[in-house]
Amino acid sequence: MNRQWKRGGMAVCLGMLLLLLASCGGGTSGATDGGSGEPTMRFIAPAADATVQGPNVTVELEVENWELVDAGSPMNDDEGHLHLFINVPASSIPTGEVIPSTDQYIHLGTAPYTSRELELEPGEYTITAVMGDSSHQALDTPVPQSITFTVE
Ligand SMILES: [Cu+2]
Repeated sequence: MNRQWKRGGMAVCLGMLLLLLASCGGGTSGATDGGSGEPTMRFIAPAADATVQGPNVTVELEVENWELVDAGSPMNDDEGHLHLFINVPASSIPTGEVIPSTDQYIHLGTAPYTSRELELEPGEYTITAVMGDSSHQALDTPVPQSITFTVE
């Protein structure tokens, strides 16, 4: 009787686990309303590991659950502008430090907030997107994202 009972109990537990997982998944998949959910960003172009024609390369991102505003705007939570780190890692600027404005640190502090045409020499590039607040201090939310591609 023991073996029989255990099997039944196991099935019930598995069933409950599946229900739990299903309900969790349902909660996060509806994050298209823009208001709730974790802030995220991702590269749309170029495609990861793509080879693109230079020198003019358009980099495009998508940001969700985050307000993109002009640099210098009043400071608000969950607002800011993107930065493109060219061949330097996100860790080169600690969270909270001001991101400099150089050839390697591009500020998307004016519209369009999610795309830029860059002039890139032939070679391999890793570009990392880092969010910053209105005074250019690096944030760790949304989590920085990187993309690697080749310019020919
Ligand atoms: Cu900035």
